Amino acid sequence: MSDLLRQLLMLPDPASEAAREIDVLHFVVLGTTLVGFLAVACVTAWWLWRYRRRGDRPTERVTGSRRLELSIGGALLTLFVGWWVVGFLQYLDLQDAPEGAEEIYVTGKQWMWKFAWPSGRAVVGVLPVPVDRDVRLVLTSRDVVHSFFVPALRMKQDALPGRFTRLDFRADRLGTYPVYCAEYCGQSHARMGATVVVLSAEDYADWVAGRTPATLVPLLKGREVPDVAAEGGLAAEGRRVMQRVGCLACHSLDGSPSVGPTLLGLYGSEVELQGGERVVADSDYLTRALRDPNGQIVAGYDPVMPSFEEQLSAEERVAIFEALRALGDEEAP
Ligand code: HEC
Ligand SMILES: [Cu+2]
Repeated sequence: MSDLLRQLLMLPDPASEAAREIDVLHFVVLGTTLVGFLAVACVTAWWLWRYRRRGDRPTERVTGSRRLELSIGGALLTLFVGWWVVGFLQYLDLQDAPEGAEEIYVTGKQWMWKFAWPSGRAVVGVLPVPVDRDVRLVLTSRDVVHSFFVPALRMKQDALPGRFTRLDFRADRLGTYPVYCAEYCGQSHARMGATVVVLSAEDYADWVAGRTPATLVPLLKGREVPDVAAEGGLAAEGRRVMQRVGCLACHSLDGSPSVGPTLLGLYGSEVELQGGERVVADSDYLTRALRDPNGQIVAGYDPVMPSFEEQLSAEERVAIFEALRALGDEEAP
């Protein structure tokens, strides 16, 4: 039944349980509104016939019923609010991976999608993910707004310059699924695609560790797969970036005092700001700290940190972010 409907609506086969649930809601909404539409059309036709003009006989007088109107209105409202609640819960589901989910960084740029793993693997245009495991994509953009759209997983999320957004899913079918950019982003927007490859647990472990499983070979042909895993992964790359751009002149990574607060244990901890406000150092906080360092000043420090907005590429930002995460001791929200 669902398969027939999918064919009729030209929907690709879903590759996750969440996608199947989204389809069910989709079918229920379409089916119910179709039935409603037919009912209204039939009643209209019947009334046209029943109250047609017959010679000079006056039409019978019609009186409305408030009770009937209120109950029809109430029933419809309940139905729509019910759908909204179900839809909203499904939406939240796409942002709700449990702790320990596999994290992958996604960077959009004109006109390609780039994927990076904390282990240091990185590739353009191909996104290997493990089957039956929770995955969290952390998305950002290097230039303009893009939107990461995977029809088979029924999910879509904007990738914004200077900010991190996320997308959580759990694919349960091996295979390859196309990715599109769903936000007009310039000349080659239509060709800004990629492929999600759902791999078995063993193949995926191979990929992360720096080997290339056979399934990926044809897809990776002609693509550059720089492997920084040998040099300690993305977090180590982040430390090198921090060293290079001069963060370490003011921040220590080992807890010792300096011009600025130490970055050890910062991620996920509670920070006291000037004025007494307390905030949790999550990914949003760190992004703001880099973009507009003097927007929120840490209590007890001078506002001397320069902005690195222009100097850092999205990749460098991702690497710094990963390094800060590795230095933190807790999982931040
Ligand atoms: C000129 C010195 C200086 C440089 C260079 C500098 N910072 Fe800072 N940074 C500070 C000071 C001082 C603060 C605390 C005051 C504030 O919040 O602005 C701070 C705050 C921060 C915070 C918030 C810390 C907290 O405890 O909440 C982060 C994160 C941070 N810096 C990261 C960086 C990174 C990453 C770089 C390099 C790209 C960098 N800083 C470069 C001086 C500096
Ligand atoms: Cu785009």
